Order: sequence, then structure tokens, then C-alpha cells
Amino acid sequence: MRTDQFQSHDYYLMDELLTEEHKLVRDTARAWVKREVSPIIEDYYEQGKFPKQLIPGLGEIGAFGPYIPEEYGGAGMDQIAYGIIMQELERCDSGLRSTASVQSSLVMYPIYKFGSEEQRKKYLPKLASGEMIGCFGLTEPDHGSNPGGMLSNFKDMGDHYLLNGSKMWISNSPFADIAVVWAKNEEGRIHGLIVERGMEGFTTPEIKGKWSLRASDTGELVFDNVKVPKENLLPGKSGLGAPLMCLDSARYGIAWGAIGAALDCYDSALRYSKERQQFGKPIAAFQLQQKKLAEMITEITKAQLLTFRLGQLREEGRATTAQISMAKRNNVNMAIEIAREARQIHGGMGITNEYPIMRHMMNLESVITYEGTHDIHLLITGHDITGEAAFK
Ligand code: TGC
Ligand code: FAD
Repeated sequence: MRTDQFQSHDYYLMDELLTEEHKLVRDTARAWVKREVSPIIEDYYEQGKFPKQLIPGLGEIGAFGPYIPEEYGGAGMDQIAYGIIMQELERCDSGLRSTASVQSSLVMYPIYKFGSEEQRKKYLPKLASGEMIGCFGLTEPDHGSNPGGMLSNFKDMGDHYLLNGSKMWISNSPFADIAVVWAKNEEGRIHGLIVERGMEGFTTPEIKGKWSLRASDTGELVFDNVKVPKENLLPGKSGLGAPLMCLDSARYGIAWGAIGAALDCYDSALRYSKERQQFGKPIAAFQLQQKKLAEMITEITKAQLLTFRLGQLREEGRATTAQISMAKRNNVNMAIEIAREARQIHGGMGITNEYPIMRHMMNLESVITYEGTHDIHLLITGHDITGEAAFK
């Protein structure tokens, strides 16, 4: 069992920008992660399972719907607090952060933003506590980066909707109680529907054989003439813009989360470089290793500044999709590069599960692909600065 020796790094004194509440949220989340998750994460990663016993604890630290108002069971916190929690979770494992991101930004957010009052009251408090787990179905086998081309569809049958189609690569689908599913109506307009486990014709096969995000369960959603009650349609918004708004929120959380993974790799590499002796001195004394470490902390610090400002803009309702894309793309790429360098600093030990490096590195290969690939986010920036969309 690995002892979690993590100590955070704050080169530009970012702590001074945080409120007392932010610090409390961070310290609570960090202590919980160290106590409950770090001792078991390697084991669950090897088994390829999400540790479901952590779900109530995630609810207790406010990781499910941190910014959802308290009247619906959320924690009523601000966007910076949301980001801080995502950072603390992903500092331990991207799969842990994934579960909180999906529940908060891809399930609770659309129900809160586009749901009816009855839907909010029925689902949000249970999702906030973890009594109920949700998943988000946008991607399909043949429509990943291009979700607008989706084939999943529903027909109005008078007293219910009839849903057909399938979704692929869905985080938490194998055990989720509900799925927020995006499908087209007879006019080809995209709507969100809440599909509940147990509805006839609805299955959630697990995807096996992942080398990445192994401590997170991923699966499909299959709809074979599923009768969905009419009151399960999200009435507040239709069109591709609705799921893309949810992605803005989740991508923002990932931008923070990736800093957590990078900090963990840097922290481990710094400690190892001071302890490991070669040629009669610590490897930290060699210029080549110092270059790696100095560049790591520089990139982490730049990402911290970028992301904190993004959080302020988001809190003011001014962050654009393109700004969020820039942060998600930059930070995940930064984290993956740092994981690779940290792996080298650890030498042979870096490939073992005594250190978290390879696990972070493999996780980040999913994070750089989901919620919009590295290339798609570059194209979003390109579109924003030139006015020319190069997707099609
Ligand atoms: P495009 O023509 O640009 O837009 C379609 C309509 O949507 C509107 N819109 C937005 N509205 C609100 N908020 C936003 N952020 C919006 N972005 C766009 C837009 O104005 C338009 O409206 P209208 O009225 O004109 O129809 O759409 P496009 O088809 O060209 O696609 C653009 C593109 C490629 C950028 C987009 O589709 C995209 O982002 N693709 C990547 C797909 C993706 O990120 N999938 C993620 C799936 S979920 C996931 O990965 C969860 S992992 C979770 C985990 O475990 O953490
Ligand atoms: P593709 O879209 O087929 O892309 C393949 C390659 O082509 C990429 O490099 C891409 O950048 C490139 N490409 C595509 N289009 C263009 C273009 N126009 N110009 C240039 N290059 C292009 N989805 C959900 O809905 N819910 C979830 O909970 C969820 N969880 C996930 C969990 C995991 C572990 C993973 C791996 C994925 C998850 N996804 C989820 C799906 C994820 O969002 C998609 O994998 C992602 O959007 C990319 O789609 P794709 O895999 O089909 O790749």
C-alpha cells in the first residue's frame, strides 16, 4: 500500500487569491482523498474497477454538484471551489474526478438548467448525496467529435416517447441509476431525455480492456424501443447547444483537474530526485534533472494562473467556450508532458505502481481525448480567432 506523501506546490502564492471557504473546501477534499482513496486506488486500478464505496464520501465533501444551489441538495459553492475539488480528486486519480465531473456537470447541471421543477426536485438531492448516480450519453459509435450527426432518435407515441439507438464510451454507465441521453426527435432536433435503469429495452454493457482510466467504469447505452415517459424530457433547451453547454462546465472542471495530476507527478519527481543518489550525489543536483523540474513547475504555474482567471470569468458568467477549450487543451497536454518527464526522473521505479506516475500518464491519454480531443479544442480556438470553422 502506497503512503500518500503529497505536498502541494504554490510557486506564485495563488493561495492568497483564495477565500477561507476555498481553503476549507480544498483541505477537506485533500484530507478525504489521502485517507479514503490513496490507500486503495492502485488496487482498484489494477482490478479495472471504480471503488463504489467512495460514492457517499464524494457526496459528503461536496463533489457532486458543488455549484448547484442548496435548495436542490447541492453545496451552493462558487466556480473556483468547484475547480479546487476537481483538482484535489484528479491529484489522486482522473477516474475519481471523472465520476464527480459527470455527476456534477453532465447530469446535475442539465437537470438543474434545462429540467422542470419536478425533475429538479425528484433527481437533484439524490444525485448530490450519491444515493443516485447518473451518466451522460452524447457520443455514439460513429459520432464522437461530431455529435451533431447522432443517430439516436425518439418518436412521439402520444402518451410516451419511443427511444432507439446507442451510445458509446459512457463513463459510469454500467452502474448508473439514470442516464441523461441526447437524441433527435422526428424533426431531427436534439433533446435531452432522462432514461432510468430498469426501463424495458435499456441495457448498459461494460467496455472492457481499457489501459487507461481503469479505476472508472465505462460502458455503452443501448436503447431498443425504450418507452420513456413524457415527463422525462428536459423541457428547457433543445439543439446541440444544450449538451455543449454541459461540456463547457465539465471541460472547465477538467482544466483544474489536470493541474492536480501534474502536481502529483511533479511532487513525486521532486521528492525522488532529492532522495535518489547516483555518482555520489542526489540526481536533483544534475542540471539535466533540474531543467526537467524547473520546466514542470513553470508550466504548472502558468496553468494555475490561466485557470484561476478562467474561474473568475466563469463565476461572472463571462467565460467563453473558446476560453474553456484553451484551458482544457493546454492543461491536459501540460499534465501529460509532465507525467512523461516525471516518469523518466523516477528511472526504472517510474514504471511501477509504487509511484503514481504511470497511472496518471495512462489516465491522461483518456482525458486528452474525452470532452473534445486535443485537436478539436485547437480547432475551436482557430474558429474563434479567425471566424472560420475548420471542422467540416
Ligand atoms: P456548431 O455548429 O458549432 O454548434 C451547434 C449549435 O450549438 C451552439 N453552440 C453552443 N451553445 C451553447 N454553448 C456552447 N458552448 C455552444 N457551442 C456551440 C451553436 O451556436 C449552434 O447553435 P445553432 O442554434 O446555430 O444550431 O456545432 P458543430 O456540429 O460544428 O460541432 C462543433 C464541435 C466540433 C466543436 C462540437 O461538436 C464539439 O465540441 N465536439 C466534441 C465532442 C465532445 O466534446 N464530446 C464529449 C462527450 S462527453 C464526454 O466526453 C464525457 S467524458 C466525462 C468524464 O469522464 O470526465
Ligand atoms: P473521433 O471523433 O473518431 O476522432 C478520432 C481522431 O480524429 C481524433 O484524433 C480527432 O481529434 C480527429 N478528428 C475528428 N474530427 C476531426 C476534424 N474535424 N478535424 C481534425 N481532426 C479530427 N462520451 C460521452 O458522451 N459520455 C461520457 O461519459 C464519455 N466518457 C468517456 C470516457 C472515456 C474513458 C473515453 C475514452 C471517452 C469517453 N467519451 C464519453 C467519449 C469521448 O468524448 C470521445 O471519445 C471523444 O469525443 C472523441 O470521439 P471518438 O473517440 O469517436 O474519436
